[in-house]
Amino acid sequence: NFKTIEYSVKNNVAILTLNRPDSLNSFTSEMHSEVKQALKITREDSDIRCLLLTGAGRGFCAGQDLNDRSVNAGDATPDLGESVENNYNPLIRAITSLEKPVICAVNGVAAGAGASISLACDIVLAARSASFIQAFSKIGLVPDSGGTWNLPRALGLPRAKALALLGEKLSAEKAEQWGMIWQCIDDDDLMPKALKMAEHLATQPTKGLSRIKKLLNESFSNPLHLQLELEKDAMRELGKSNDYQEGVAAFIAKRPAKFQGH
Ligand code: T3D
Repeated sequence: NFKTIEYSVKNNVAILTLNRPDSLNSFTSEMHSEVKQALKITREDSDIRCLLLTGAGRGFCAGQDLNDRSVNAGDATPDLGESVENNYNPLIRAITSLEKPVICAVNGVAAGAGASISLACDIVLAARSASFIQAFSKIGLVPDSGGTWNLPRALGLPRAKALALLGEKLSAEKAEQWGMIWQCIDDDDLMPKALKMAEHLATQPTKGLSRIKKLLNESFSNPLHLQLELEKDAMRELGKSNDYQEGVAAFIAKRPAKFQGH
């Protein structure tokens, strides 16, 4: 009974579809609230072992709904800091701290916070016709939702700066060539391939995957000596997990492993 998103769970995969196609799935406060609820379910339901995020219609997400920011919407000087603090930052934290892999299937244009949200996901697939636009500079803002953190890490400073300052469209193909996303896929194949990947990940050792995600996310801020310690701690923890025992037993018995996710 969501109004601005679709949310379903099948084969241990939660599919969250941003669903305001007439405005390219841009974010209203209602959509923020519904996405928050869906992410809470995804976090708390241990049967869900992968999240797939996508958009309905011809766009993935055009960031903030600017109609809500127009002077005609009432508040001539909205506090964007408050909006970022209450909505966009918690959303990025929810995605990055989710102890399950998050795949983003970018079905069309990803602009403003829409681009940043996609880059905060763990694996980004994009339709060949999709594109990424750092639209913020064109309305006097900065890339938010982790954009200034993820962009230079994915692309290096020269490309990140030019994209953010110029606000030019980056095609999905170039995004793949530049290493900003994992894969660019023919439009019709995007969802079947994304779903197949999500269903595969949902059969894998979820706890182990979550620790890989965490270690890699943290690695940019940590010195090597600390990262080595964190790897050791993760190995110690995972060495006691059922999935590790199952992985080794299956390898030795030359049979497929059946992971439970813990
Ligand atoms: O405010 C805060 O809370 C702070 C946080 C801010 C985070 C941000 O995301 S700031 C950046 C906001 N986003 C943008 O600046 C992008 C605005 N959109 C565009 O530049 C273009 O729409 C696109 C480049 C994304 C796509 O262009 P195009 O030509 O393919 O489509 P279009 O015709 O511009 O858009 C189609 C419809 O979607 C259109 O409505 P209409 O004319 O058919 O009734 C358009 O107005 C609507 N739409 C697109 N983006 C937004 C939007 N409506 C509201 N807000 C949008 N962001």
